[in-house]
Amino acid sequence: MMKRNIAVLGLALWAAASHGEEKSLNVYNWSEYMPAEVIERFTEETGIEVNYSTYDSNEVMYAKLKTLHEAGSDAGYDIVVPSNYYISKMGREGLLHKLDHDQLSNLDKLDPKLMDQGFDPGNQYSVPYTWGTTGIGINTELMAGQEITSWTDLWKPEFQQQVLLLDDMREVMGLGLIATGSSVNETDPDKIEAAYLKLKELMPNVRLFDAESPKVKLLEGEVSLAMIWNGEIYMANQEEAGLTDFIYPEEGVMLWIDNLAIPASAPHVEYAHQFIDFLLRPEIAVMIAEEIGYGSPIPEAVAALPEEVRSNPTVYPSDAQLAKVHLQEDIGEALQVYERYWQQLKVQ
Ligand code: SPD
Repeated sequence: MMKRNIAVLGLALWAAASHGEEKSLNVYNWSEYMPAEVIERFTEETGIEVNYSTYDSNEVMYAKLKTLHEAGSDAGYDIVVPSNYYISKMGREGLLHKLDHDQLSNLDKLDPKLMDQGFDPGNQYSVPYTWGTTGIGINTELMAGQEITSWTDLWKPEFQQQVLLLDDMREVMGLGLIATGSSVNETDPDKIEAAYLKLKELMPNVRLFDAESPKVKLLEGEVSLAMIWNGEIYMANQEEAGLTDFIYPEEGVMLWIDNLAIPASAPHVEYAHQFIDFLLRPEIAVMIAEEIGYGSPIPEAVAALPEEVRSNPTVYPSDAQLAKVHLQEDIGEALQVYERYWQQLKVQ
């Protein structure tokens, strides 16, 4: 009897596989941005296998997606997580699939303050996944007795070969723009050039560029200071409490929102909606926020976080700090000007 059942099951599996019915989902996300348990739990509940891969900049993700799209490939990604300023660009260029809100039962869990933003009116293409800031990280032992209050401190001659910069064009160009008194969304070529020239002066202090896991270099003491995402310092403190700290420079931190979206060429659109809806569940959002240390867009999840996370100033800035942020936005054609200077800077 048992043997017969196994044979029947084998036949059923073979039939499912030969009809292309195996359930899978291709997720392409930032590195260090989703706990493995979240993916395991999704697979347990739905039977959908997740093929998970990572990137460390919007530019890398965009280039890959664009190539797949232009090749007419349907073997690509089902979920990507672009920052706000890339959602508008990718939506405009036809690279994103319109979300079916009827398949997202947890949409109302999201903070209305983060919805219906200028970069995606009506949340046609995306819903927020996390939000965060870019400030200065320090190794507290190496920096003992030093006071860091401003982005321009990174230029101090005593920090030769001691600084890490994010391997992220908009972040680094934004740093140059802030240091020269311009907007992080500047489109005037002269002002962008001035930012580049200022960044060139910083290069003797720059030991390396890294956006995959910049906290490691701070924890290991390879650098004393870093331009860094707040979640990296949160995670560094989970690894070794007190060895690193996050500083809000007086000019203000940069602010961004990363969003869940479905590429236009996604092969598994229904599963992608299922996955997004799963991530919007408050209990899942708590698991994410507690591990990666970025702001959750789900108020119920924030309220359920342990007090030490909810009131951690690295993750959740004060109102005064939030009043002074630089929100990165879509800069349209000026992106090419940024790219030219970014390439020049990286070959210094
Ligand atoms: N390791 C995850 C980092 C996420 C950073 N995303 C936002 C970048 C905005 N330039």
